Amino acid sequence: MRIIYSPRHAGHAGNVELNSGEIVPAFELPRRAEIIRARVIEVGLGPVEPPETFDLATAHRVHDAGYLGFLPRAYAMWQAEGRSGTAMPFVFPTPGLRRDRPPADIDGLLGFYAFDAGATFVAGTWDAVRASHDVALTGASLIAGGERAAFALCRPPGHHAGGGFAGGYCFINNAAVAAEYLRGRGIARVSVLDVDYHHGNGTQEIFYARGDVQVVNLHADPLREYPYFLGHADERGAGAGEGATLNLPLPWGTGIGAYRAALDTALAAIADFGPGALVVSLGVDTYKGDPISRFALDTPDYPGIGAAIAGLGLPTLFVMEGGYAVEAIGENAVGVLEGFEAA
Ligand code: OKP
Ligand code: ZN
Repeated sequence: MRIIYSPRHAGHAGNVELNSGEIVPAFELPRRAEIIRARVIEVGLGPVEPPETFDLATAHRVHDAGYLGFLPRAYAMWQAEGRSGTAMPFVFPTPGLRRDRPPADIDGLLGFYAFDAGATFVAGTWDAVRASHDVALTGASLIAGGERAAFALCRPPGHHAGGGFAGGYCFINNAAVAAEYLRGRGIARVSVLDVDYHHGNGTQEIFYARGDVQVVNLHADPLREYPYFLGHADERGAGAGEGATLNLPLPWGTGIGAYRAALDTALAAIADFGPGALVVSLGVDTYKGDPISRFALDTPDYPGIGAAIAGLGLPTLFVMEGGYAVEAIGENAVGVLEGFEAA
């Protein structure tokens, strides 16, 4: 399959994050994408191509204008205060506080456009986010043009970013932009299958009231896991989207047996929906060695996941999301793609 990659991800580097009460180097780091790219080449998965440049018209259909206007300006506003290092929010307009008055300074705006402290900015962040968006759209355009499958090697990831907020290492929701693009290219129904360990709250929120884009998530139960405040089984969609959201939360310690049973349920729901294309939010933080996650999948399990997805017989765009066991991320992520190709 064709692989889309941009070296511009590498400018989003050196960030820190809050973890268990300490400031530590961010788990989401440039080496992740480089190791996946190296593995793609090592196994000969297919040609690695640069993205085309897309305007933000499709992104504007899934994100608010105020939010998209803020992202490119955030780090310059931070620097204008005489600061360097990592720009990180610390105060958020939770229910009970006002959302109708966007703040005028950087600390207020960072929180106004975020749901956690986990999507942080450095000097190269916007350029990396913009390139990641182009990578996803280039992959989507290949699918719309008739390719059976493509791999958008996106970094930073996107599935926690909602219509008006960043969070969880995510800024532009690459999978949502890709799904919306496929709709715009005349594919009447599109499904998003999110196999990242964490619930894709942003993707779910963006499409929750829509009947044309189905969103199916397999993830750690939000009762015990980030992002905590979305991803329960009773979320089924609203209005025209009633029934087009499916959540399959799984307990800590889930291994391939229970995982495959849930995946089969997810795939059956997608087949029922009858989409013309599939976008897979591909996270491999389900791996037993992941430093921030608690599932128990092993490296030999990943090709079977790809093969099962291939069984749908749909034009499929894989969009890279999470996975933080850096030494294993290449084998695990590319393992899914090899399994897909071999099926
Ligand atoms: C992004 B993706 C560790 C606590 C969890 C947020 C995790 C975001 C995961 N500091 N931080 O879904 O892989
Ligand atoms: Zn994740």
